[in-house]
Amino acid sequence: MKINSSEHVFYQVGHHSKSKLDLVRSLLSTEEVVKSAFDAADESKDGALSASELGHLCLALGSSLEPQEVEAALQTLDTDGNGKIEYDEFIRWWKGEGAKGFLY
Ligand SMILES: [Ca+2]
Repeated sequence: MKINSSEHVFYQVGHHSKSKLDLVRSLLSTEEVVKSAFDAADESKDGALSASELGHLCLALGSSLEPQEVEAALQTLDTDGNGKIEYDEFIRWWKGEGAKGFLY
């Protein structure tokens, strides 16, 4: 019998990725901070973050993600599935999850 562990691995990676994303979100205290962090990470200035730009954003906020964790984070935030994080996707993630776990 062959055990396919890839789903399990992805779950683990996704789990770690989520706690690191939670840390990043907790550091983004206001919408102005979100905007400036996003703009600083958008090195190509195309208004969207690629996987590597997303990784840089997390790193800039002190959260170092493994490449596969960046990939999991990208899939979490990329709600329209085009492989990039547009600002509206980013702010929706920040607002949507932020409302649950943080006090303002
Ligand atoms: Ca997108």
